[in-house]
Amino acid sequence: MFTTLLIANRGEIACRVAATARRLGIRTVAVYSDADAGAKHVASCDLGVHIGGAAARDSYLKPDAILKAALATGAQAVHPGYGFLSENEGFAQACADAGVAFVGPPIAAIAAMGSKSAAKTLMEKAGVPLVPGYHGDDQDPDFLHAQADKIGYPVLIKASAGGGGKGMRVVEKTEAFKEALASCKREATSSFGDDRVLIERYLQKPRHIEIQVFADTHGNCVYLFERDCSVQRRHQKVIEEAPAPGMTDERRRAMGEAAVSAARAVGYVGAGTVEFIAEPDGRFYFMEMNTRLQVEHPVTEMICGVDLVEWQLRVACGERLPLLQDELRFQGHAIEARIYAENPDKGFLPSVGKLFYLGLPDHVSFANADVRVDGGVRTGDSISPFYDPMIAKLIVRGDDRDQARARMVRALAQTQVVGVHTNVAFLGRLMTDAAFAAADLDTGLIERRRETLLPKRTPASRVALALAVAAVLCAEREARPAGSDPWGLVDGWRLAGHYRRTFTVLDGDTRHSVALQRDGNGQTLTIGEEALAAQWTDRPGEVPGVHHIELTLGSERVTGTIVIQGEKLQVFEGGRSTALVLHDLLVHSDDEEVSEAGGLTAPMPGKIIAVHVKAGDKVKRGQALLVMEAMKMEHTISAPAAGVVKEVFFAVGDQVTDGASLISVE
Ligand code: MV4
Repeated sequence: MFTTLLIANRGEIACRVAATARRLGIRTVAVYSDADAGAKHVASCDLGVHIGGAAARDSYLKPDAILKAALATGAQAVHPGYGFLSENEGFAQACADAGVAFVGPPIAAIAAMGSKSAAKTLMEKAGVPLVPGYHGDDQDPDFLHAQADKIGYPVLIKASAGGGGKGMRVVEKTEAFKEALASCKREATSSFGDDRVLIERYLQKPRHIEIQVFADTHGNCVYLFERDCSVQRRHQKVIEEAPAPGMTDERRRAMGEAAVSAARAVGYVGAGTVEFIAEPDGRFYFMEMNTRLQVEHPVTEMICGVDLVEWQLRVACGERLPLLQDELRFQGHAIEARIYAENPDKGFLPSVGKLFYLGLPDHVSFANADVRVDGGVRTGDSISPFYDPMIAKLIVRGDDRDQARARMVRALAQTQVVGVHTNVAFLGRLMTDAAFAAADLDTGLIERRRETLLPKRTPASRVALALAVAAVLCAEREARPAGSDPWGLVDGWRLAGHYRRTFTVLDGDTRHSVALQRDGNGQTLTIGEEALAAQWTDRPGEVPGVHHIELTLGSERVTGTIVIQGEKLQVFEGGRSTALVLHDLLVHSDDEEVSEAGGLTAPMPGKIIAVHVKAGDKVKRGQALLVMEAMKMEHTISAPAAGVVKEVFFAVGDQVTDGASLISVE
């Protein structure tokens, strides 16, 4: 086995490869860009080498810089992960020239599968089923039109150089063919500089089913069953699972054997994936072959109990496949969900920023367990605009699909991200969507179900509002030095006294008023009209600003995690995540008029309902001074800075006018 491996990638795949290498006793070398000096993948390796600027083309896409790092650190092999240089013939060749093993297929196999139409011709010869169609060299429009008529409508025109859905046109009837062909060729020219197209029968409700294959240098080639990746959004995979729901043993064998034929036809070695599209009746057709380890490989690992990165490393140093076809089995069902930093409410636009808090479900990394998390970022890291915005992959396993689905729902509910928008709630709805639950899968599922998958904002629950207020009080208590004067408490606790404080909490455009009252009978929270007995205990989080709270509100008992970031609050409870803003007059005191004498003014006309201080009192910054009621809401007036109360101008019950000076603090 190699003694040193360079990992030519970043993020979760780099961490995942490092974990296997470490387990096998291999020394690992990370490479990193300017943006990744403190990244998790660098910390996961024994050594890190800086290779260039933040933009991928200045670092992770630079073969020379990476090979220089490999040679300088004595690495005998380079693992390219996925993306970046993983399917780059030039890089594979440069590795070979430098005498470093490229953990991937032979260059000729990458090249053979690189051209989509040439690959189809090769596959046809190898007896791998193709979608009925024409993928030859004759590009005469009349000839192509005649081919389309022969195939029967609807047909799909695809740019030969395309992929990922670009340069495709569905043609419903013969009259529309010429026009669509011209438009497709224009797009193909501008996108790929190559106007060649192929014509296929258009499958209306296809499923994406792919076969994991593995070959060694001794002539062995196996399939590790299938993955169903039909749940996609604009050609971006969202959920992957294994095995494919509804797959029969007979069809599994047929697809597996077709995939092995495809791999053998190009002299494949290492991990590869043969993609098929399948019709509802089970007929399947070759689409393309990915000559790398894929993002979704963990679902195969989960059901087969193998470590595919270990297999890759063994094959790359000339060992035989650890298991042959008749030794391979799978058990149970695995589902992977990709957690992306993106905003589902804004067309899934990537959401960049610092991860103020990242809470992940209880899991083990990379090992065989029911819940696995493959992640490449930690609390405090940033999702940058330079790279893919994937935060982590959750992979779960169950005895059957429903158990796996239930575990995924639970794992998603335990996934807490603050700082960027994510698709976590969207994925949660997808897991319980009726069509997904019934395994009624095809590539159009998300589009078809978008109404229910992307609902309007749901209002904050009572419990979420109560948790928010409880967390704010806990934070204030923590901020207080031990043994400080209980009379100066920001949360206004009065020994044997009567205390009331009102919080204004913004939930989107909705303002909620949550009043806390403490008296001899205990503590109540009044939310809207309803007053409920409230009690809580808090376990401060491992990260500042994070509170784990156990709350009893009336007859409800809940636990939640609340992340406080200035006036922003994120409440995680019962699998829901609610973003709130504490509209604290203290925080907004900058906007309010503060007179030169240090007086505090009424933000609007109203009535004084509580006065917490008297002339001569020492007050701390943020301490509640008095409370007024205005526009059916209560507003706490707090000290903008530490000082001494000079004069209180009003008493409880007094009416005040807008802008009136209420109190002066020096
Ligand atoms: C198709 C098809 C229907 N009929 N070909 C999209 C990307 C490209 N690699 C192949 N694609 C498709 N080819 C025929 N003859 C539907 C798709 C397709 C698709 C395929 C796999 C996964 C997701 C998809 C989403 C939309 C369309």
